[in-house]
Amino acid sequence: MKIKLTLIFLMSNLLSFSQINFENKITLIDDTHNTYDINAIAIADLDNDNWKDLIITSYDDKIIWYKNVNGDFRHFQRNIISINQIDIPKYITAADLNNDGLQDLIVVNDSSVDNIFWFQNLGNGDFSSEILISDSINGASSIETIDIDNDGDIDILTGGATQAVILIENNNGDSFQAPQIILWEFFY
Ligand SMILES: [Ca+2]
Ligand SMILES: [Ca+2]
Ligand SMILES: [Ca+2]
Ligand SMILES: [Ca+2]
Repeated sequence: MKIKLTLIFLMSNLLSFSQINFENKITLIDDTHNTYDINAIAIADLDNDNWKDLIITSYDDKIIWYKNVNGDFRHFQRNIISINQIDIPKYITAADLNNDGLQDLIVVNDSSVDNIFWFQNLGNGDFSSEILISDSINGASSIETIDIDNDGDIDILTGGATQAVILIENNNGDSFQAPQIILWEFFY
């Protein structure tokens, strides 16, 4: 599914005004970075400087993050996490999956059976190659992360094509358990 998202900065002047003005907009990322549309965005502090950074995925199979410098994402060139490794990354979110204090990234791609991957944050703005979490969920959609069993690691919830809610339990980032359906549509 091709969703067009235009990234715009909705504050008139972040450094000068505390009140948000939604009338003006500034393009944060121009089309020289992405020849196709942006699929999804996420916000997380990837380099632990207390400024939340911007992560985007694009229809031409890129995952890129932009450092937030004093409220502005335009100071630095893009930081490439992945190009052409994930076929149509359609959803992305951040969570610290291996409990090392660095926000990792979880990506769902758009294929006949959707795959879920994570990229380990290695520090200094670098990320690992993609690591497969699941290739067996048909219709995986958005992701939510929560330590659902309260064992200290962040687990993954997603939706499936059979109107089910699916849990993937985390073994502290070392591995992930097979997806389990925790809610069917007929339970309501
Ligand atoms: Ca940051
Ligand atoms: Ca981590
Ligand atoms: Ca857990
Ligand atoms: Ca666990």
